[in-house]
Amino acid sequence: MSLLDVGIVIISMLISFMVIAFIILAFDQLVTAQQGDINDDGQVTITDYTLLRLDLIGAKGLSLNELRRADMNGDGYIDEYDLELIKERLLK
Ligand SMILES: [Ca+2]
Ligand SMILES: [Ca+2]
Repeated sequence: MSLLDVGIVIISMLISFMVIAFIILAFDQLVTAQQGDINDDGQVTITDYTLLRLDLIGAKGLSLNELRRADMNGDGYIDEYDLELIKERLLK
């Protein structure tokens, strides 16, 4: 392998890493943008607040994906604090 080949390999690897990093960042932003939108209709509304409230009082459980979107502060727990954060979002 010549020095030029090695250079080309290194540059292609760097470009691949940059593309992967960009995809991860874009995906992360997409996921973050969904936080609070429990029913996944594109916006955070009183319906999302009600869904979380019903789950917290044990009236109607949320699915795993809904729970992921309900975790407003991303601490892995769904609690009153997340409900409060959705309320703050609604009042903004
Ligand atoms: Ca929603
Ligand atoms: Ca939480």
